Amino acid sequence: MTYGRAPSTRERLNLPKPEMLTPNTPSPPGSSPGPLESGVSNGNQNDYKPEVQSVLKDIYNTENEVQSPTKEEIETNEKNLQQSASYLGQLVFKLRYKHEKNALIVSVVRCKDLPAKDLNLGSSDPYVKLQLLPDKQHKVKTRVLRKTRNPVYDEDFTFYGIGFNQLPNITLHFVILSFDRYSRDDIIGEVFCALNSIDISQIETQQMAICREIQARSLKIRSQGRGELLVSLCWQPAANRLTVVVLKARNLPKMDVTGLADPYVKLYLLYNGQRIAKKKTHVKKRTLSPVFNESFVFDIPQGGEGLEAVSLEFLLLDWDRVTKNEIIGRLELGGTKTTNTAQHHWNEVCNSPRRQIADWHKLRE
Ligand SMILES: [Ca+2]
Repeated sequence: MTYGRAPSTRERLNLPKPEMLTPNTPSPPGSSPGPLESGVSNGNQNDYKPEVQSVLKDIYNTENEVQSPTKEEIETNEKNLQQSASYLGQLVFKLRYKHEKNALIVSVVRCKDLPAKDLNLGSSDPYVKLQLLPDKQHKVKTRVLRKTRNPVYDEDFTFYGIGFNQLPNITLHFVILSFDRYSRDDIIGEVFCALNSIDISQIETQQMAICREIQARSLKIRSQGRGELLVSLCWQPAANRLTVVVLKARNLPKMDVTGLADPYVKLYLLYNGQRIAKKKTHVKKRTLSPVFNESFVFDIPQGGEGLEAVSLEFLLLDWDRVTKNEIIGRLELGGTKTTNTAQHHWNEVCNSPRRQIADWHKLRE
């Protein structure tokens, strides 16, 4: 955990600031000094009369005694908060196989303890989408249940034409979403259940209930890294144009159950920090090392000092048939938010007009 998070957690818990709790220990890096340690910097502490000092000390000692178990509590609370931030609830479903119908029956029973996607109401409007992988031919979804974090669906979905010997090759992919009237539905999380991980002989004779914790969709990106992107830029001052070639990417995270991804790149031209033009590459299906080789020309607004007010933003996304396309990583060139390598590349482009200059960049969050 970084220190930057600690104070904000304390603020959220509405607890006293750290320097109030432990006035005699050094402040954490980056925080302002506590009242009793600031003597050297503001010179006031040495002026305290001894009795005042001892009274102060007593106050703080008493406070320390009262607060000392709280310190452990803070840590526990922080841990719980972190855990609860990643805890997305559970999905309960049932499986049954019927030989006489060649059918797999999946019952979406309920979800428990879903997070609130509508923060105003403190609840969600959840529904569950289900598809059978790898073929993605069978796709179904439950009805939306309003204003609940513990929806009970009890909906049965029957998938016909599935031989019993095919079951071990099938993975159930559930996506839990919250309906949003005004924009794209929010993804709460997902559950994968490979049927070769359960005892399928049991579902021949009876219904089997399974409860799984819902996983964050972005978890797989965080654990694998975001990969790198190769782009080439050419600045043509006479025409007031910037040519951008999106060449390729590598080491992308495995976004899909197939162990692959369907990457594409969105590019934005920013002028004074505002997005003023947008382009995108084609989707490269089922690859972790896509070759795009696509060239884009941006007209730079007149009146600026060359590329001074201009920057570029690249978003690498994974296309998905079922759910919202997910951002794998981003890159900024020019502007204030660039990293060292990006800054270096951008300066070279600005200082060497009419030359195509290519460089690899690590994608960031
Ligand atoms: Ca995909």
